[in-house]
Amino acid sequence: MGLQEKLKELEDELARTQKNKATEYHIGIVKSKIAQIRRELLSPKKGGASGGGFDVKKSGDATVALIGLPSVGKSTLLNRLTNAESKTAAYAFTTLKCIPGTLEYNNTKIQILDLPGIIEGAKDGKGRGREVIAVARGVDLILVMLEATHPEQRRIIETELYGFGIRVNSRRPRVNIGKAIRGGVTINHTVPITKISDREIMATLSSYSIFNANVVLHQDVTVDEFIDVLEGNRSYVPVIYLLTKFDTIKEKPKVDFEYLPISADNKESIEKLKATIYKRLDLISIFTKRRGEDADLTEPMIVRRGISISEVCEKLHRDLKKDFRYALVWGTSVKHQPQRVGIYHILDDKDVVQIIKR
Ligand SMILES: Nc1nc2c(ncn2[C@@H]2O[C@H](COP(=O)(O)OP(=O)(O)OP(=O)(O)O)[C@@H](O)[C@H]2O)c(=O)[nH]1
Ligand SMILES: [Mg+2]
Repeated sequence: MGLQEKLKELEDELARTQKNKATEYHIGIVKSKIAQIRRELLSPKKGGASGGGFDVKKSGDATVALIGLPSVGKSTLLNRLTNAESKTAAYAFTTLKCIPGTLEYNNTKIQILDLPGIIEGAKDGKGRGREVIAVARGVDLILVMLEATHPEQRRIIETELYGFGIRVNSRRPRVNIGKAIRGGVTINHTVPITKISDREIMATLSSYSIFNANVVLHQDVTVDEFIDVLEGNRSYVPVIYLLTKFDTIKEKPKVDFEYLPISADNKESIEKLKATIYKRLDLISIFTKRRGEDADLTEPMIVRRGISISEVCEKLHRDLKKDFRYALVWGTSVKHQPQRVGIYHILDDKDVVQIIKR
């Protein structure tokens, strides 16, 4: 039996099985097996997830991908947001490879990637779906584009992204699984746990051939999230939902998620989107300063919020961390101006940093 058939069989079995105390162990095992087969199906040697016009080099301060079904208006939007010219047309699959453009906003260069439309089954190899979703895994933000007349397209897109290991608008679960050599499995938690039982944890661990481990849950997680931790290669990406061609509908669609309305020819909707992209990327500016010189306040370094001195060193120079003694920081992240800080200090927007070397 091929992997695809095996996957289908397991998914059917999962759909048939009602969850209760008697079946939860079994369900844990089936879900783990599904995750393992998915990983095997997606491994690059089995068909590849790059090449063929999809190896676009990242540039700028952050990268955003346009994801949606064919003909929802992705290329039209790229052309409105950036200087790029991506072919647009009224038929499906106009775009066949990854087309980059640059959006300049608030002194920031944001790379936007236009991609071919994806369809149901994309993650399993339909169309260029795998290549498209592989690109989406590595970006800082995804714009999920749905036609205003068909907001239900959201389900299809999310199923495809999910099947490829992308977790939208969520964070890596705070669960530690420390493998041990002996002693069996111990399970502890620092918060009340309701979504997963000890039996389910044992079932999934055994599917991964883990028989000795110290598990600590710092968060109430589902079996699926627990498997995500075991798989380890999930990609947690923020998403903004857009309802496109808003000019073609008369009444606001009734949906249970937040979205931005977009009409390609409505400048206001495009400007609102630019501001939302910028805000959602959560970028900050910091300034570096050399000893005895003033900081150059015209040349900020654009970084994501939450960045530490350590990561700033990495960005500045390969060897800087090795020679690092301490840093002086001016700005809102410190009490005294300047203040001496260590390598794990977290910076704020508009901070000025001077690195002192050994
Ligand atoms: N009315 C209206 N039509 C739009 C809008 N945006 C795009 N279109 C039209 O929709 C059609 C498809 O647009 P594209 O930008 O090529 O769509 P796409 O998502 O890039 O399509 P693929 O590359 O095939 O996946 C074109 O005829 C566009 O002119 C919009 O805001 N309003
Ligand atoms: Mg296109």
